[in-house]
Amino acid sequence: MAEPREQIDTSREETREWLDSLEYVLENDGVDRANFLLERLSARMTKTGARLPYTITTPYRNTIPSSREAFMPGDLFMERRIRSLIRWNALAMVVRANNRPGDIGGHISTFASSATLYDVGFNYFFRGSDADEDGRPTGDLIYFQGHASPGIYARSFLEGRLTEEQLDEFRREVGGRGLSSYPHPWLMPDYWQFPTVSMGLGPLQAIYQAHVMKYLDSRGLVPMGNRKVWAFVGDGECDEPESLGALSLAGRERLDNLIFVVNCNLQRLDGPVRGNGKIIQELEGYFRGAGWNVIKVVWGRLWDPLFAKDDTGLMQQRMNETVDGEYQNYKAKGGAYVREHFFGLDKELLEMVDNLTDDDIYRLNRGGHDPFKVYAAYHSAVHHRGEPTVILAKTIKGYGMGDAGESENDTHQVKKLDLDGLKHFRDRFDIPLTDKELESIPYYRPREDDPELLYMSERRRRLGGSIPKRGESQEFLQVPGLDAFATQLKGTGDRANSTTMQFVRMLASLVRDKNIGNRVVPIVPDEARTFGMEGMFRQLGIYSSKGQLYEPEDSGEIAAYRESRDGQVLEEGINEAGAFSAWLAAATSYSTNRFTLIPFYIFYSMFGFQRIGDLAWAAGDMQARGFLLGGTAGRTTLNGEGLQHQDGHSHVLASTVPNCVSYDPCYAYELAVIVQDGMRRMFAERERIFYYITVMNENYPQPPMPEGAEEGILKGLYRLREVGDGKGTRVRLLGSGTVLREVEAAAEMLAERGVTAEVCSVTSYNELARELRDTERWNLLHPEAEPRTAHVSTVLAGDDPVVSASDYQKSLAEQIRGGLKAPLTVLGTDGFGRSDTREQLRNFFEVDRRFIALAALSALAAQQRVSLDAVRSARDEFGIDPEKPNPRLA
Ligand SMILES: Cc1ncc(C[n+]2csc(CCOP(=O)(O)OP(=O)(O)O)c2C)c(N)n1
Ligand SMILES: [Mg+2]
Repeated sequence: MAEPREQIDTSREETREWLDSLEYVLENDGVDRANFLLERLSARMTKTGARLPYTITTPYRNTIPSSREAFMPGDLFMERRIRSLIRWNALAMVVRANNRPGDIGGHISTFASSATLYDVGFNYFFRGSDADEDGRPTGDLIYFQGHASPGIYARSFLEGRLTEEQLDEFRREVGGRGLSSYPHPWLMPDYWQFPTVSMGLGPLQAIYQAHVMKYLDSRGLVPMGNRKVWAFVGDGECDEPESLGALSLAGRERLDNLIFVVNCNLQRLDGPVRGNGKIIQELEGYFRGAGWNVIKVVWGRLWDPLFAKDDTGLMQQRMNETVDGEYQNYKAKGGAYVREHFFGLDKELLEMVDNLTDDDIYRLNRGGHDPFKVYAAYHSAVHHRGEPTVILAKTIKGYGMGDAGESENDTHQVKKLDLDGLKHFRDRFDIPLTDKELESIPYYRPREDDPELLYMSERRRRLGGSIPKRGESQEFLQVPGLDAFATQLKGTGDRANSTTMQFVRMLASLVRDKNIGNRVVPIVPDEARTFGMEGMFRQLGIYSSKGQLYEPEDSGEIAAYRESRDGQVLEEGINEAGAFSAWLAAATSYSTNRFTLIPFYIFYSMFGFQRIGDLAWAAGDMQARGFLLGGTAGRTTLNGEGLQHQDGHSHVLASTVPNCVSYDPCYAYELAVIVQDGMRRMFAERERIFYYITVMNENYPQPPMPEGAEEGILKGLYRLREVGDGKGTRVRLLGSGTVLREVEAAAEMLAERGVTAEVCSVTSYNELARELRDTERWNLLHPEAEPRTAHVSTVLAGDDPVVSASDYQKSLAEQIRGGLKAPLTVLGTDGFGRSDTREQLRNFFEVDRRFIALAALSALAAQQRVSLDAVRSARDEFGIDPEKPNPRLA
């Protein structure tokens, strides 16, 4: 694509005429008419095939002209004093923590750059969590930038919510003593709501939070009122695909309950974000293109008189062409440098600042440090309708730190200040501490009846209380009993059916439940048809803020594509991270809305944990409650899709999230018992867990539930049946997922060879392993007591060999080895998947009935209970090629 031509004014006179005409229209007919004319002109231009580069970004200045700024009503000086105290305590907390042994880190410079952005919010805009008459919170939901946490704690300290002792335990979390390093609801469940420090997850989640807020409002479940979702984001953080990847949803859905504040301090950890460009301009283009209302807060009010003098637009032009690397320099190198390098390039510009000293020039402030400009931007944002708003605020990283790091490349890592640095900071912000006092870096909190504290608490009182604050719904849902799933418990007789289909039936019956039906939120990422859920489209409707503006192609059919404003299904498109974020918002609604939802998110299991693992980790931190369903699961059960589809490790990944409970059931009754118990644990007992369950697309007859199987199903292992005459040699065969059926077939093959096999269904290796480790740990710590026995050790006591086969990587089943006295052989699906028939795949991965039987005979041979010859002849009879390629590497 050709570069836009350099813009040279070939006829100043003509330019002036056009501009005069525009002025005339603006004065006489207003902005709307001027916009109309511009649009007509640009539409005409496009007919020539020309590119119109000027439509996407605006000049490098504030979006809101100073003449149209809403006026900040409070006491500026009082607020500055409060802000200075917050700045000081945040700094003191980090420096004190690092002056003690332990080298535990912390950040100063991030909050130093964003203090004003937060403060104006706290003083005027962020609504606290006061409840409405139904007990629902009406407050805003705020995603704080993770490493700005010291500033948030410092404010809470001044508000009297945190003590000096707590501040002194910043980052000393073990034993529940201190303040968590970053926002972690798991560690501070009454305080933080959203874990944001894995960068990119905050902005993404905020978008879906706002989306789900509208969904709940639209369905008449939780009125939205004026609630807002605020997300504070770093400019470097915007390089994360997660940060910007969902912008278009927010624009399309017109999420005017959403406000992003991007702290554009021009720096990230290593150096400039866009040294050779301008991050604010780049972001403006992105956000505008995605349908957002963009408010740039570039310059502070000290620049206003200069703008007033800039008749020729020369200063603006200089601003437009200066790159961020230079802007950073200006604040690192002082006023004289700015005079020379910014204004000095042009005589006319230099004259503009003739009457300013170097100090005056240095003090020319940036928008994000000017409370008036920030106020005007927030005011405009909260009143804007029909679009989400982003505020791009230009700030200085390490603001006020002087030589200790202000605007310097290494400022992100500064966690200590020497005495000179502390003095500079004290003087810069007028902290009432003597040189002597500074040596111990004391916290500073005025007396309780001091005007600053009174002002501060009065502001928060008027806005509905302190923030951040996390609460929980006190409701215990009445979840259905197992009888709700009688169909699944009784089985399908001879009719073959998959666990996926059975799950869809269960879901369909849950949405009809009179107690909890409307709490159920089915979520799909453009995969409903894959799972046979399209019937729900018509029955429940797909949520769309616009309703349905067209006649669907399949309108006459039972499973017609029905979009509606009160649709219950969240269909998030091909967007696993977004759909998961929607699930997260629903799964934490018991906290954010004090209204418990029961979300079921069903997805291709391969595109689950592997794709969105970090969000799943955040789900654990946030104490999300809900179900994740990995569909078409199992490396050899999903036939025909190939290497990037066939999942043989999602359970291994699920096991890494400490409060994720995972199951790999084979039969519908197992699934029913698991889902029912999951609902009981999460929504009736309110345990801090969430569920991952795999369901498969292989059809087979679903048997009825054996008597008394529930307990074992939930613990992860139960005896299914015994095959053989019960005399002579015995083995135990473990199967999970659909591979359990191969195990059952292997038992028949062994019976023919005189070996009796006890067949066990393993519904969860992960749960078995967790209980085993917990038991081992308890025994380690209690040598004086009678040792406890883990469930797996009880069920599999004795010496008879154990063979396990699953559709997952061997490491999954390996987890139980320590609980067994008997030898264990593990068969699993290590290696890249590939497309073929199930039969071929199970041969390839060595998990079919023949391999299971062979492994059992081989284990018996090792105990000299059958001969090696019997093993060899079985191998040959089974047609197993001993030289077949190793699937792990093939
Ligand atoms: C996903 C992720 N990658 C890396 C980090 C480590 N990290 C923490 S802060 C930071 C720099 C942040 O820069 P920016 O977003 O511009 O925020 P600022 O501190 O400048 O406000 C980095 C790389 C992280 N927390 N999360
Ligand atoms: Mg930054």
